[in-house]
Amino acid sequence: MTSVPPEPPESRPAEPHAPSEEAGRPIGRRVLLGTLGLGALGVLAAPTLQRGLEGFLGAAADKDPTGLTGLLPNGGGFRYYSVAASVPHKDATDYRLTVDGLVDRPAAYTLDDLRSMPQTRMTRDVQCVTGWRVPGTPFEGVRLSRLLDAAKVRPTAKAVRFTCFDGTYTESLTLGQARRADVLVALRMQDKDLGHDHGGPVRLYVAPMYFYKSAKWLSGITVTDEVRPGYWEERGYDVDAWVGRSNGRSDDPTS
Ligand SMILES: Nc1nc2c(c(=O)[nH]1)N[C@H]1C(S)=C(S)[C@@H](COP(=O)(O)O)O[C@H]1N2
Ligand SMILES: [Mo]
Repeated sequence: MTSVPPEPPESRPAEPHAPSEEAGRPIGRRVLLGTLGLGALGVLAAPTLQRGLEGFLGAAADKDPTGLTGLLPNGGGFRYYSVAASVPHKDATDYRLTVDGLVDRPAAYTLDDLRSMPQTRMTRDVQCVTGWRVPGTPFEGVRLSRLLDAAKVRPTAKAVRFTCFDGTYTESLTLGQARRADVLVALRMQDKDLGHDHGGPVRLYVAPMYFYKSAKWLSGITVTDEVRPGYWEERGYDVDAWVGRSNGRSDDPTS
């Protein structure tokens, strides 16, 4: 009935999802200014290059005491993560979100179904467990609690399991965590429809927890009788992933 005991800090994941820039190599002023020059030339228009630069600049921002990198027009700080080599694209024509398990009313929502429900907008910091943080990021979508209420969760239920159409990633929350007002089935981020790279058309957004909880490409919500550790949790991350109070880290809370 309870979650697995948290791993001690010594057993941090064997496969950290940190990019190589995290290794601690300092990034010099000259490299930084050279990169600024690239942005001014408009090279950022190429999406794949932009992604590479975002990763690079995110790392630079971690290490740059002047905060200069914060001025770059790159959408700021996010890094692209996927544990799957390729992920299909889905849109309003083929996207479905199923709700099943220990419920009396299973459901399958289309994107239009989700868009027609009351939307909640929240602006909080985003914090990845590898150290990067993106301040003040608006997310918008349907409260998970609303979908759970609509499904009529049975009294024996204790937890929720999330699955993704990348075919690999999973996550979990206790039912109590899942019913918090700051947990969204998010359709928008930074006041735009969620793009594919950020887990669109629909991702989970668990504001008070490390960003690995916020499963991208969300396709399934299954109500269960116990917490089943998710993808990264089977590889050492804490199941209860409160920012600043888990994973041996002391970050400022995001909520
Ligand atoms: N499906 C899926 N969701 C995921 C991940 C993933 O690899 N696959 N990575 C997680 C981690 S560790 C982080 S930090 C964020 C990254 O989100 P982003 O790619 O939008 O920056 O997604 C989380 N959700
Ligand atoms: Mo992360």
